[in-house]
Amino acid sequence: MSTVVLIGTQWGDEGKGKVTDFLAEKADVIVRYQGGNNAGHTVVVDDKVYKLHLIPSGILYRDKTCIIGSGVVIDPAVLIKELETLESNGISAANLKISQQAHVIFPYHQLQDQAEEASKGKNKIGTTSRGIGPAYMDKSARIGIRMIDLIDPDELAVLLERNVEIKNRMLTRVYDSEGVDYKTVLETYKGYADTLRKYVADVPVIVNDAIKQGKSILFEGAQGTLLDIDYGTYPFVTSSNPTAGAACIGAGIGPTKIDRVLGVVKAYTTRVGEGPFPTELNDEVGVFMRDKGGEYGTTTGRPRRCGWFDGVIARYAVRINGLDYLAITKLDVLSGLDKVRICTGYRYRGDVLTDFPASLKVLGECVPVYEEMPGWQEDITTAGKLEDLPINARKYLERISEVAGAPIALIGVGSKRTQTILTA
Ligand code: 2SA
Ligand code: GDP
Ligand code: MG
Repeated sequence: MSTVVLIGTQWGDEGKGKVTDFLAEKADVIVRYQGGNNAGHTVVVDDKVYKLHLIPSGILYRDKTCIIGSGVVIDPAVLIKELETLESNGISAANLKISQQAHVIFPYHQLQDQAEEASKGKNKIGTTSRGIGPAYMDKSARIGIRMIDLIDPDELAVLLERNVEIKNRMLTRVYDSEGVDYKTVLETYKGYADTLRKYVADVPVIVNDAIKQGKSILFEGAQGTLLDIDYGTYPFVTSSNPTAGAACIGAGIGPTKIDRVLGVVKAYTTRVGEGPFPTELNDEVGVFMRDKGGEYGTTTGRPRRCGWFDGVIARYAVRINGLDYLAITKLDVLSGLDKVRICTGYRYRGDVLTDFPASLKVLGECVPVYEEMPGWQEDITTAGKLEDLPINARKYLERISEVAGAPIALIGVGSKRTQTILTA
């Protein structure tokens, strides 16, 4: 491994945390490059479950440099709590680095997120209410406050005063919501700055130097391709680019520095939040997947919508991210089904579409075209190599790889680090 970007190919929660943790053993540096604490990445080591929101999933190993890049939006309160939780479990974050250019989430962002969702009524996005969208809005509007500003008390005071004035006007007049108290927020955030100052660093220097020294670097995407602000099911998306290209911007490196891109694919499909989902199952198979797969939001606890594997989406993700390999996760969850289905195209007004449509109107009319395959009954959670898997499970994997158009490098058969089969 040299420089590998790992991304989610579906609507997030594919098991990126687990796969990152697994691959991080051989990496020197692990970088989160976009999203914020909307993300929930679960890592299970022995019987201990860690839910990470901002800190890269490589943190559980000693001596790895873990980096939060400029593309991430940071809620300092959440980050500090995450650091404390890790510390109370004996895990050191001494090697954590946070980009000077990463933007900071303030309480007015969360209020704005909630107010905007409420105002949308039945057209709401189903956000995580963490203030992610409004923080990225401020970044684009050029009124955001960055980590480098946070740790400079004078700069923070000036920028925050301006922003609180703008935001309180909007919150109270447009949304009939409460505003925030400037002095309280300032004092609280000065305290956060004192805790986080030692981690703030020039990330592009660190990452590019590591590349020059031939170190192995893993870039950990959050959310998934269909939640991408450009290529997802817009407007039912997040406000960042979870796709592979964003690793360059979010870490401060050039595209020439990326060696491989790995797409994490759940063996079925899930989505949390609103928006179209062609292969969604509102029946007992969907319930089976949710119960057996523990499909509840890692950050919010919301039940995830579940459905069959969608090959149109997988193919789309291979194209948008330039995937070299797939990492298939949660294959074990499908054990016990008589039949399994793979969506290979969408029927739309007499045609069969094999490319993912940009129009939500078109997508709303699409009916999945399925291939049905025999399932398998065996418990596969102790399988250590491909040959240990039942023949029907192997055929299912082969077909997924064919339909997606990329080879499989890794298979997850359980949530633990050890429940992983390497195939390439
Ligand atoms: P936001 O909060 O503005 O990013 O929400 C916009 C959409 O993005 C979706 N989104 C997610 N989808 C899957 N997993 C995410 N992380 C958590 C998890 C979610 C949770 O790991 O389970 O706990 O609910 C995540 N983060 C954002 C979101 O549902 C909206 O559709
Ligand atoms: P992420 O956001 O992509 O990191 O995924 P989440 O952590 O939000 O959700 C994935 C869930 O599936 C977590 O509870 C993981 O512990 C679990 N998981 C990951 N890989 C596997 C697997 O191969 N099998 C099973 N059964 N669970 C898995
Ligand atoms: Mg998640």
